[in-house]
Amino acid sequence: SMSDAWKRMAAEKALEDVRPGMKLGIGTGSTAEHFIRALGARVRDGLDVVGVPTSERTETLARSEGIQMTTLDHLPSLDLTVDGADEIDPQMNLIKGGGGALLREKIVAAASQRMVVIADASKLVPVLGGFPLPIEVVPFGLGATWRAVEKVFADLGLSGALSLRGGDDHPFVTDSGHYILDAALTEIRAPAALAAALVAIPGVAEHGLFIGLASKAYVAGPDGVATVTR
Ligand code: DER
Repeated sequence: SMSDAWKRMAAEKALEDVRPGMKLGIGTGSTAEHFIRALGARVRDGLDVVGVPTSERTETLARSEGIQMTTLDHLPSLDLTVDGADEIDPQMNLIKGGGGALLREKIVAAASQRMVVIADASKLVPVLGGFPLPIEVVPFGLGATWRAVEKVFADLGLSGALSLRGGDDHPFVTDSGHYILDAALTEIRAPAALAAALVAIPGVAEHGLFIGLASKAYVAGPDGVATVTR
């Protein structure tokens, strides 16, 4: 599909930011997987880099591509994270988590000097929220956490349906053993306030608002690859 061609174009553009010897955070999702395959080809041609994965799936693919992988325990500070996004606003705030990897993605991005986002043009939005906001929650006390999240929405004048990803019978379980609630908020005009309120809830492990983490995005569409900066 055209969108897949655009994801691949954006991913290949991000290779320009990769230097020999770099310690890389490797993202999760279909766009990130184009980056992993393109990076793998360069590694097989002799590029010397080491990667830290943002999900088990990414680690498996990266290793199969011949990319040397390690952990944040061994490399607590990275040079560059390349990752996808579900939405990108004009301030370079993101919604991530469509692939369920947001907790490790945010930890890895925060441990990096820079985060570059790769995406197809459909991800650019004037205001975040059209994509349901993923909220990663600890299974223990889910009912109480659910109500606390709804109260945060009410306090902030937000409204929108919360749903347990995967459904009650077989909830999606993240690499870290948590569930994900998706919040269809439609518009999030004060993402920083929402982010702060959500992390204050004891049962919330993380959420998909990435604020002040990404400094640049390569966005591909009908006119080629655009570089968007904060
Ligand atoms: O889960 C994530 O945060 C992914 O980066 C993501 O949502 C983007 O996925 P895509 O590249 O498959 O659109």
